[in-house]
Amino acid sequence: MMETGFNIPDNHPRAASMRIRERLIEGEERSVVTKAGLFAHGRGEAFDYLIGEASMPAALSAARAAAASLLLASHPVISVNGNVAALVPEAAVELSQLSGAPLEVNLFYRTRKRELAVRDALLTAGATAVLGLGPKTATIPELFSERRIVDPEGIYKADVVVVPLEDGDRTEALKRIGKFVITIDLNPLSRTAQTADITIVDNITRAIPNIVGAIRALRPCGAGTQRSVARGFDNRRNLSEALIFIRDRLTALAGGRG
Ligand code: PTJ
Repeated sequence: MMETGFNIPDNHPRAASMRIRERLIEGEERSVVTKAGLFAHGRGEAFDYLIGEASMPAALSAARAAAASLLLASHPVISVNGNVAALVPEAAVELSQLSGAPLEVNLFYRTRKRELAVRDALLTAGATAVLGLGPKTATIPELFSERRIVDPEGIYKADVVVVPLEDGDRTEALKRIGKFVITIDLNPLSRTAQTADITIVDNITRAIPNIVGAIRALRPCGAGTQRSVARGFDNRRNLSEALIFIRDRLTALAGGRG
């Protein structure tokens, strides 16, 4: 884990969560994370509390389906924003290397300084190539945020795109141009969560290692098994399972008075 300036006592009951916050604060100071990314994290934390800060069974099934889809893809790509680069740079690089999906920097609050800071975070974590910064760009039609600018060798020609912590407009635009979208979002009700083909309702700090583990387990099984895992996945049903899990957990915490 990245060192931060603030000393968090190991025995603090919220030490792990505080360390993650420090990573984002430190990322904001390096221009990797945008200020809005700190708010986005707060929203995510609130949902993580409801989930119990552990991967739900629904999140594990979604991670397995994501692994199968990545293994079956012809041209998968992983989109990286500031929060992803600050929270899980090493895990993102590992997923990229294992799945053969290149990493592409794609920012909502796009500045040259931030593009380079995110690229550098990935290079420091071991990436050998990062897309999305070249002079050649392509555009996703009907999308008006800076996220419309994509790499012609990356998201533009991808069949499967991993877009963690995404905004709803872009997910919808990617779907409209025929991409298969995998997202990671702690909020099962967000537009992105509702629109994607596979939504992993989990913290990215757990979800990416879960996908990595599932790729390792599924790769030796071959394309037949991978296809049946991918085809057997239903995002609507999985989102329902996630909401029911949260409901039941809250009912239990409320002493069974549901
Ligand atoms: O780096 P940039 O410029 O591309 O900007 C990145 C942010 C995250 C600021 C931008 O994409 C944004 O504004 O996103 P939203 O619309 O706030 O959506 C972020 C979603 O991610 C929300 O639904 C959060 O609940 C969720 N989220 C936040 N932290 C995590 C998370 N999901 C999984 N793991 C997290 N750690």
